[in-house]
Amino acid sequence: MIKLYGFPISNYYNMVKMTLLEKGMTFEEVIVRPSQEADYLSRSPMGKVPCLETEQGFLTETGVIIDYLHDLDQGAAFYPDDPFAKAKTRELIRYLELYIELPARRLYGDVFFGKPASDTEKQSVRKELEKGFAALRRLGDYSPYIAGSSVTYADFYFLFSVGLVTRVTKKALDWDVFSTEPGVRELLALLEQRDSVKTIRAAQKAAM
Ligand SMILES: N[C@@H](CCC(=O)N[C@@H](CS)C(=O)NCC(=O)O)C(=O)O
Repeated sequence: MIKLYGFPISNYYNMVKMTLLEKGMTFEEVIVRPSQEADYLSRSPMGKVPCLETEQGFLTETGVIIDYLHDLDQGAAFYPDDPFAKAKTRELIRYLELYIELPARRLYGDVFFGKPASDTEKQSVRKELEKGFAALRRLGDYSPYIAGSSVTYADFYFLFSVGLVTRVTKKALDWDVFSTEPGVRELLALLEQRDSVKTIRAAQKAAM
């Protein structure tokens, strides 16, 4: 059986967990923290979570894991069949990761772990995020989902990246993304209604 390594507070872990739940696949959760211990590095070479154990070996990197689960062809599929539409969905995922989640991550220490960031660092992140959100405005569809009328893996990414980033911008940058980025609040609220997300939120609450 597939095993998912990670912990319920990790946003990347929850993107993969949502994929497994939405597909109705059977899996086991192995609760681990990121680690540089040799044993964990043999599974996840950067020591990060999530990590997926399959019958053939271990896989890391959220986007790679989601694509693998998609290719298994079990349960519902959350990429369009058309190659161009599929590539556009993956483009959105890449933008969410590179230009929104990763810059904001530089302030997670400040916001969540009491490690204050300098004003220079905050301004640098703000600049990158402004570009990232401007790009998302050009690329995102929001009708009602980020890539169009059907829910896709890009929405799973959106929920667990943008959802967290809105909290970071508010606290560290005094920037209310909901008031500057049309459609973000509505899409997050829509995704929160899914059973898979309710299950994930319950696990998060229990872990806190
Ligand atoms: N690029 C990785 C990022 C995963 C990631 O950054 N996970 C965090 C937890 S949310 C982690 O393991 N951090 C520990 C570290 O960076 O060493 C992916 O797509 O899976």
